[in-house]
Amino acid sequence: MKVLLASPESEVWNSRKHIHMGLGYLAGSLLAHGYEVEIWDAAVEEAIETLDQKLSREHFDVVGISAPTPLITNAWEAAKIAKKHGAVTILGGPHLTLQPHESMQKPQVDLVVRGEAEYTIIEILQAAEKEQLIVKSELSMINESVNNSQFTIHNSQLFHPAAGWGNILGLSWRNTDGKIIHNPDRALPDDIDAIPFPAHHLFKIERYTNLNPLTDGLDMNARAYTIVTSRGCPYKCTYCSKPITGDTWRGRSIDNVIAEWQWLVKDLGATEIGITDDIWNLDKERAKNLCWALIKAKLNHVPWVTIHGMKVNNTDEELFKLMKQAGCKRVGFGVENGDDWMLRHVIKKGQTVDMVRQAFKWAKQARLQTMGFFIFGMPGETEESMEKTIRLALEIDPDLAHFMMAAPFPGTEMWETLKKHGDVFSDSMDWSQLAIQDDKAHFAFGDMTKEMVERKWHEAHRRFYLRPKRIARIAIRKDTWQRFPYYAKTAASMLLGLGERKAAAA
Ligand code: B12
Ligand code: SF4
Repeated sequence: MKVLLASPESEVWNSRKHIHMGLGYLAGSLLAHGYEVEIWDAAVEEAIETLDQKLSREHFDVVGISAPTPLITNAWEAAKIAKKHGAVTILGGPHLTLQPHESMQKPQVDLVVRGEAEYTIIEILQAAEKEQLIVKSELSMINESVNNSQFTIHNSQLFHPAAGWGNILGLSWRNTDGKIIHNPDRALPDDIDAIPFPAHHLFKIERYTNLNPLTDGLDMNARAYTIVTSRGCPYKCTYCSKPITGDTWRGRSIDNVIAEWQWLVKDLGATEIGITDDIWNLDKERAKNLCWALIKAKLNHVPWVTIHGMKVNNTDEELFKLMKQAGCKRVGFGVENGDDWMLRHVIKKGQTVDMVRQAFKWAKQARLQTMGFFIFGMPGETEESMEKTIRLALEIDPDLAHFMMAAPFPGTEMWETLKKHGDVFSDSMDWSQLAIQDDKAHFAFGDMTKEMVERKWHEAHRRFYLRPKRIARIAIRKDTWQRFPYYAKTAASMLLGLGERKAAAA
């Protein structure tokens, strides 16, 4: 049975092109079970061959499509295309874990998978194979002339109860009467070491970048692989989609991580690696041990970055020094806000402004580049709290500051708060509008107006990036001049609010 795993076209502003680890992991499991699998990621393939073109050229029995919330409409479109080409369609990923019923109501969607799916996908294919046998034998009893060799899954009658669809945990499906059934959830796997490595080799790696090469100044031509060393996070930040990431942190063993890292560096030629865990350093000792292991295995010549997963607490001076020795080039931290009251009572981040200051100080002392993520316009923000955020950004002065606008995703505490206190949402909202890297505020709250949030957001960019030392730093970079038209448009949009950011990214 031949499977295509797809990530749909995205209009969400995002010029980072990480490999899709979710699809990589699913492909790894499928390969380990002997299935034929390919990955089609619109982020890097659309311009070369569309999904429609690919499916016209080559038949796939099953097309699995992944979607975070802002991409769900694109995923439905992709499912229509796959259906047109006779494939069984499966949707999975963050949005499906939160809102499975909505997608099951679409006729072009056959199955929806909730949660982590390395085991679920295998059980689905096994059920599909069983279904083929059942339907074939039923048909041959009716008509002995059925030509077995011409039989493919798409002309079988999904979903025969005897194939065991009802037993697959985490699956939503339609029975033969067309009734939508949501099987019980699947528990998150505890033992991540037992999951096969992601099929890194299936990605067209030369088309990917870990960070945004245009603004982040990393090597634009790097073979940039991504690695997940742990899953889940016990914190409860109110803007974070907790039902997706899970409350329990599950770390891989150091040996298992090093084995994958070796594969990336020695066999696949990685020249840059991005750690994309939710929280890479929850267990500080394990983080240090991983650094020691990288040094010992002589893997520290390949630069790596913590893309999201570094929290300012759970750090100390020694950790940053070790990271530097282990090859780390840049650390990213969620700073979010410069106001302790906001951090504690609204964002519930489990960190203080002083912890932020301390972590940046240690990281810089260790000569690591730093990156800070800041959110504007959380419910309860005031002009003063946003001003504190800008001042903190100027004070800690990371190499890169990413200023984002709060976006309320379903399944977050923020979403519930806004539903209770505001009238800006409905469950049938236009999901494609939910993007944190847009230049429009998503909601007003009490005295906080959208205009105020957008004004402070633009101000943050101007005050941070239009300082003489910043301009000088950007001007001496070669890639600035190589991509000057892009820079000019992005700068006009971010700094001055001139033109859509989406248009700038085009
Ligand atoms: C790395 C990352 C990114 C990277 C790469 C995204 C990518 N394509 O993988 C970048 C920086 C590009 C990114 C961008 C965005 N991200 Co992001 N990202 C993450 C992060 C930190 C890790 C993802 C990961 O690698 N997980 C590990 C793998 C193993 O898990 P997985 O991808 O979820 O896949 C598993 C299951 O979901 C399922 N599955 C996934 N796809 C499919 C498909 C099928 C057919 C099946 C059966 C199952 C299935 O099986 C997989 C294996 O178990 C997550 C947080 C998290 N822990 O998930 C946020 C997260 C996914 N991102 C989020 C958001 C909001 C975004 C943006 C929308 C932000 C924005 N710009 O506004 C954009 C979307 C852009 C886009 N085109 O996708 C939210 C999603 C919320 C939501 N409701 O959708 C998350 C959950 C963060 C959070 N905690 O809130 N992101
Ligand atoms: S620390 Fe990160 S992953 Fe954990 S709850 Fe907060 S935002 Fe989500």
